[in-house]
Amino acid sequence: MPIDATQPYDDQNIFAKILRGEIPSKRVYEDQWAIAFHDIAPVAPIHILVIPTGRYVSWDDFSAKASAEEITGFVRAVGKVARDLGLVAPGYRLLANVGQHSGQEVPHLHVHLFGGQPLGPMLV
Ligand code: DGP
Repeated sequence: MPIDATQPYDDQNIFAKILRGEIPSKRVYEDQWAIAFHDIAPVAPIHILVIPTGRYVSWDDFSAKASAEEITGFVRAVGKVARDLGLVAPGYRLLANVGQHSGQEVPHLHVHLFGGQPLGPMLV
């Protein structure tokens, strides 16, 4: 069931638990602003999720409420993950689902990072 992007933040959501280390994930990056880990159901040879360390349901409240420092830190982390994975030369795709029509399932902002092969017109 897609989430309602206007809902309050739920500290028990699965990515909050991953962030706190309460459930395992295959982490590829972490800093003060973001962590990145492999998607459990990859749809491309490289399919990473990058999430902010702050409590944001979606891109909507992140873009509206996060501080300039948080936004800068998160955006830089997404770029660094892609660079560290060697994806800049071959290219990659970023995607963030927001709410019902997008099919967003997890109520903690996540940016999908896809790469590793030529990507079709749409993924996820
Ligand atoms: P979205 O539809 O944009 O909300 O994407 C949610 C993604 O999260 C989906 O591609 C599958 C992934 N996912 C869901 N649960 C887990 C989990 O427990 N661990 C990991 N690594 N990924 C998960």
